[in-house]
Amino acid sequence: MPEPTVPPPTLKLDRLPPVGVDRAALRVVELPLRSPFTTSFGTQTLRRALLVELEGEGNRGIGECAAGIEPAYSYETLGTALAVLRDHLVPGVVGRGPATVSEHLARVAWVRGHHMARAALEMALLDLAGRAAGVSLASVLGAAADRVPAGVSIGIQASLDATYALIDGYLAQGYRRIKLKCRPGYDIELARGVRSRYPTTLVMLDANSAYRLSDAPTLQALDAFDLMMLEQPLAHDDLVDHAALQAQLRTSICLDESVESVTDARAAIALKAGRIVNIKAGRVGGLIPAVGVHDVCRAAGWPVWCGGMLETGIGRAANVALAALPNFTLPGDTSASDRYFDQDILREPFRLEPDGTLRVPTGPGLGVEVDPDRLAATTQHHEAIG
Ligand code: NPQ
Ligand code: MG
Repeated sequence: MPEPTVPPPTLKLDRLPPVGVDRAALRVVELPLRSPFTTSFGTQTLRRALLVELEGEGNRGIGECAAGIEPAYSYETLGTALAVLRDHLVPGVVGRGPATVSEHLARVAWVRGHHMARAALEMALLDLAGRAAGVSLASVLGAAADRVPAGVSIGIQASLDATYALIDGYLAQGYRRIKLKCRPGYDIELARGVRSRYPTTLVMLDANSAYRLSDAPTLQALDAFDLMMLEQPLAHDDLVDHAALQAQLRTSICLDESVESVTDARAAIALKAGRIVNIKAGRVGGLIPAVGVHDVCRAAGWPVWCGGMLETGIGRAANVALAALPNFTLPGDTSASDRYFDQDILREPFRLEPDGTLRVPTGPGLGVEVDPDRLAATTQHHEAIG
């Protein structure tokens, strides 16, 4: 039998020239959420986001950190990321002479963990080098599409009727897939109700690690509702139990918190700990490792989709570029800016197209422009580094 053909890796970093980083700053912005967002680990009413700003050779680059205020989704927080970027990551690239993005990242490769902090610096470097070269991030990552189908993530609501009202609104806007946050006691009736009211809609649940393997009988009851997948039912570090659970479910498990690296993705595939991966660049340490996770999943026949961390338009631009890669075959949490914010910090927010897609930016680097007035109005903290 012929070997199955493994598609070539998509990353094209050689399109980016060496660039020096002359100056850097860290900024914290705060945006109110349009409505509270409740998951199995808590409720958010605002998004505070850490931004990395670089300047070099007359160009600027900006990156957004995925870390939240509290160490709930991840051990990282805005505070840990600020400290690691300020004390260890950013000083490793500022004033060190022209270098390719890979060479800059090699200078800080000794930093262990802190993936969201590292990913924010990587995003800023990719934006800076992309602008210097006049090439889009999407083309560097290996994008195969100019629009990406958009899904929406709906938090835990006070009633099923409130959930239905939100779903009605999002479907009317054109969203192509509905993700519902669940937790023990808010699961079976949710899935039953939504499935009977929306018989043909693509629906999935996300548990954010709220269950244990002993909950398998409850989770088996979800098999009746033709869900696209069940996201991260078990603990963030428990691939073995996810494999045991997947063996007892017809519904596909999608891993989110459990995959923090290409190594984790390979382990998940080897163990059959699920069938799908939600890729977030912040969680895996950057867009470059995210492409690596994409490539190993593609070779294994696992579809992937792009997750979301309530990003401002900056991080959203990076998500949309990543989601344009060929194995992102499922609609992601790549929603329009107005899913979360009345006003984004971009000159042009991300809008949902009538066909339920977002357009992939084509301009240099991230391909979006920050609105200076919005940036000033939302800034809580700003410090120069190096
Ligand atoms: C997920 N995101 O897929 C995450 C969870 C999440 C869109 O469902 C602050 C920062 C609050 C990051 C709440 C979505 C958050 C956050 C939830 C991430 O699991
Ligand atoms: Mg998730």
